Amino acid sequence: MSDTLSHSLAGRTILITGGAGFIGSHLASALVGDNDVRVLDDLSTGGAGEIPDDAAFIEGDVRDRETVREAMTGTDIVFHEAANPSVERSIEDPIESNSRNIQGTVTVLEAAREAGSRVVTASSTAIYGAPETLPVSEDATPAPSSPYGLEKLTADRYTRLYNELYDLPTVALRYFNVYGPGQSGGDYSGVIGIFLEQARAGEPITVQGDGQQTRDFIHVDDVVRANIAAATTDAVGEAFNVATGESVTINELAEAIRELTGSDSPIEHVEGRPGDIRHSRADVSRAERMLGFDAEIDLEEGLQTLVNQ
Ligand code: UD2
Repeated sequence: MSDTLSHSLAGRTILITGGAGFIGSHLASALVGDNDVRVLDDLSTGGAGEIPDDAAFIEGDVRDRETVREAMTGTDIVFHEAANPSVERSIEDPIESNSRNIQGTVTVLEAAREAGSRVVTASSTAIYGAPETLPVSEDATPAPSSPYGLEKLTADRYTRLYNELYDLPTVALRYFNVYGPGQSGGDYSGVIGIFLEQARAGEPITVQGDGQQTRDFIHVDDVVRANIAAATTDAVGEAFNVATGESVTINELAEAIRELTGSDSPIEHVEGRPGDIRHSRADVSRAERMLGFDAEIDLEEGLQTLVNQ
């Protein structure tokens, strides 16, 4: 992680909800050196071991008003990463997912309103569903195809509403497919973590369907940078795609991981995932123009550093 990351935000009191999770813990590590960082997490998907030593850890539920209120006291910024992150789980248990992702977000926004704290909310490409045109811009008509997507759309809109209604500085970041160290291991892992584990173990790399589906993968260090930009931007009340603007097919990804790891794992086509989005690629021009954010790590470099670890 580059030094410039932690230097652009200093001397602030920061709350990271979901700070034990994949993205939240990277954010906490980047900020802890120069800021007073608190992590609120119920450890439902994250692990306490991921939280940097210098961050204060509050174990609690993001839907609990008193807990969130207390955690928010005296903060300048809250990065709201706590969520049920799994599309599949949202389909299995929509009520629980709805409560975590919507009730949790409103609870955070409301506490931030009381504390006068800026909010940067983790939104998602899932709000677009299967986009009609590519690259997909922030102005595309949302068409979520899962409870998760609908919940993130609601969280994204609530975030903007708090700016419009209460003049709270808020930004929603629509993450595309995020990858990086620390993603694999849990019961929820993106395709890159899965393929890497399979390649290293010499097991078949399982491409679902014909593998011609595409994704816009963004490295977690770039996601951290986007969050830091959102924490200081004047462009509040906005939502931004956080992506590279480039996409690859899952077949190309499988091949690249096989080569980079020097693995002789066969690539095996298994049954496609029902409801899988066919193509995804972001229009990143608004984030470049208004947020001053441009992804710095291309997929080849990102995969290379992951493999070298
Ligand atoms: C991503 C997000 C999800 C949500 C969704 C919205 C991740 C990890 N998940 O889901 O939170 O925002 O986008 O559309 O970023 N695949 C294989 N083999 C495997 C596993 C996956 O071929 O063993 C394929 C899968 O069928 C899909 C692609 O890889 O076409 C990406 O899968 P994923 O689970 O990493 O992410 P995605 O895009 O379903």
